[in-house]
Amino acid sequence: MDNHFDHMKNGCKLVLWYTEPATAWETEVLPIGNSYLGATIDGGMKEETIVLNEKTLWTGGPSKSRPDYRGGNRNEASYKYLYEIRKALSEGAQSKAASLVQKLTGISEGYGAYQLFGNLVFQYENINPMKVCNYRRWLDIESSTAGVEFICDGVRYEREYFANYPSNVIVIKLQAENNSLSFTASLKKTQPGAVICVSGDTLICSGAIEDNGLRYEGQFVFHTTGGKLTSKKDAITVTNANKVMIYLSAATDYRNIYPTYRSKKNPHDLVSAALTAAVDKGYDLLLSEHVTDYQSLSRRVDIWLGGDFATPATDICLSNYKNRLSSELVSPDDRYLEILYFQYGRYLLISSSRTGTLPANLQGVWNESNTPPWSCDYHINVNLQMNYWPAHVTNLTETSIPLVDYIEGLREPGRVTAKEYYGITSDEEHPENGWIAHTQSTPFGFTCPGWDFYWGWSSAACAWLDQNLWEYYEFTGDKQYLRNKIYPIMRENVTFFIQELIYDQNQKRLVSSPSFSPEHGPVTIGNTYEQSLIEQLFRDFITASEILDEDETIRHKAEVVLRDLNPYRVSKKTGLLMEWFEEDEESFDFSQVDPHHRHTSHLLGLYPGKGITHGTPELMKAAEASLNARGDEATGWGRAIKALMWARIGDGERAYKLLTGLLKDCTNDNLWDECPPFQIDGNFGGTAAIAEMLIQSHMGYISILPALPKVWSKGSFRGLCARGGFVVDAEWMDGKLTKLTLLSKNGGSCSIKGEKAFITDGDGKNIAYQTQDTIVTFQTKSMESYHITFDYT
Ligand code: FUC
Repeated sequence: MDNHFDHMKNGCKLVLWYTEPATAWETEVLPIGNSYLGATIDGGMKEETIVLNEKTLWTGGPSKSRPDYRGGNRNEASYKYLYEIRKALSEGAQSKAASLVQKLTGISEGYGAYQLFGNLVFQYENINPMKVCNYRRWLDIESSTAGVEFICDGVRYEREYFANYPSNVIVIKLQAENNSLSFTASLKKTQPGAVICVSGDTLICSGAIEDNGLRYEGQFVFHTTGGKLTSKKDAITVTNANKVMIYLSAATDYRNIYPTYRSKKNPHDLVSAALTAAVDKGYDLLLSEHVTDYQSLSRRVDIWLGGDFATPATDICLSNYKNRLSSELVSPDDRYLEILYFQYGRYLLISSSRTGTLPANLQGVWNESNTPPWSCDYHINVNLQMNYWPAHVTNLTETSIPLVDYIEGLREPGRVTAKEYYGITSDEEHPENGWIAHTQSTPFGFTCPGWDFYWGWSSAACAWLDQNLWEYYEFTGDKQYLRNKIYPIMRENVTFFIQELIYDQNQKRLVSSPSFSPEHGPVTIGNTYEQSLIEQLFRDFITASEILDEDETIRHKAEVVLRDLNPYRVSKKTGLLMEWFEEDEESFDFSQVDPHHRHTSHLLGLYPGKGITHGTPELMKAAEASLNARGDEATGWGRAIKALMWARIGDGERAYKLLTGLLKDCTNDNLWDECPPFQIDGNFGGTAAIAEMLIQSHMGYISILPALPKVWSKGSFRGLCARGGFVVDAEWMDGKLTKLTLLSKNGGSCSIKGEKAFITDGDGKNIAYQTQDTIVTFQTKSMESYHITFDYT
């Protein structure tokens, strides 16, 4: 196996590279980030723009100008409408229900949007683009460094960029031969009212956001070698240098603390302290600190999907891929692109989601506008969940901590929403009586339904988020983290749903009502989306409470509820898994149903849930038929989730078709996912899909190569993770596993799909196992490795 990866290391670097500067932000720039800060590089020859972001720079939320801000929640006991709607729905009075649903909406004022910090613009002297040759712009995702290099008039120019997480600084190094480096650096598109000044060698941009008073500051320290630095009022000019280092950092006084969402810290002090320490360390130390930190995460996983490949320029590689018919995707370059895309997803997650700040938003941390699509927010009817699907399986568990912290931050405002819209009140006696969030959320606790019911209502979105939390425990087995962080959040959601669910006499089951499948179809009772997510939450909660031996009373209540949820129904008319319980009834309103709708919300039991598996063959068959009926077209994230679902079905060819569709139709030259518009969830979903085709562990056992397409008939991976705390390395030839090594982090029993195995431990000792229903089970010791060979004869 080492040979494959040695090949990757020596002959083929994981690099995105181009022979021209970027001309469009969304499709061509290259991103770097340390989760707090993001920057994109266009590599302009004469004028270069670095788009800068600080992840907490948001408008909206509490503000002097909005004294009544309540996270979008109304204050008019809206639950009375909920009760009326429920009654109408249970009596079959659809139009009455429909006439009332807009009462179950939030207030858009104060929703806000993720902001651009500003553009750092370099105007270079001495460079004539007409005379430039040997141009190369690159992003090395093995070291997380970016660069630009070219020769102009015989002079070599080099620029390097990286975003260091431990020191919270972005560093830029500019070099030119013959002291030819002359430029003016200034800030453009800063926030309205920003004060820009220069103090010595430092450019400073500070202010408070007009909308909400959020304070911010960014500082840019310029160190030149040779040449001269001149400060202007709001710009820095460097002449005839051979090297310039720029250290930059930014911060705000945002803090995810309800209800003020402000820290007492002055951004000026934070940034000054970070930069003083960074400048002290200097470029080399910051670079090695950065690379060590980044690689401590990135290097945990390698994949190789066959082929000896060259490393063509990324845009060429992608356009060749796009132009080849699926059946011809056999060029080694295609394998390279798939590996690059997989690792790029991991790169983007490491660069946009580290402990200490907000999770990755709709664009990770990168944003060039003050009015980005969907506010560049935290959508929780698929997008935020998807951002974190690669986290555990691709060995990046730490990157999911910002998500856990963010969800925890939704609890307090989410209780206001529970009270206002559902009449479920937390008080002194029951302080954690239920929180809830809907389709979209912000760093300022926007948990209420959106301002239009028909996209804004999504009662079970928080139950869906709980699946991401539970995965953290499933993969790590970290009981302390479960007890202290994850479990209380899940328990409070369970407490909420125990009160929210009502018994419906017609459907003869407990239902969530009103229910609305994400952005699709009519308002109904107990649709599959809501029922299945609630079911999965209850199942996971019961397991968690047993593991922790806590809350027997709630667990028993949850068990009783679980018996009566019955989320899934197969249509007698079509054989499809129904999205709405009432679908087979004559009166069902199909006018709002789109058979090819991008959301596949009724199939979440297939992925990421566990309600539909090969252990439930009838449901599996119906789910497969439903996926077929939906077709293979979709937005970027829509294709990623379908690839994941086909992987769970075990259909490698179909999963691969969806994956290639994602790359062909929804991927920009910079490999960012194009929803459209640019939305990073598709990148993360695509990476998760590749992993899910190679390893699965949701059924209580590990399955290696569960959905392998023919084009990946030989390959290997190292470091992918399975539930139970296992880290797995595998090699295969002709689609058959040839080598399998498994590290057990926590000890305990390990089950793997297969039979006739030969298992040895690290010392080469034979390990006994049992086989049942083609599942091999053996006992492991903590931090011991095991080699497993299956006999296919
Ligand atoms: C969901 C999707 C949209 C878009 C938005 C950000 O609501 O339905 O397509 O991705 O999130």
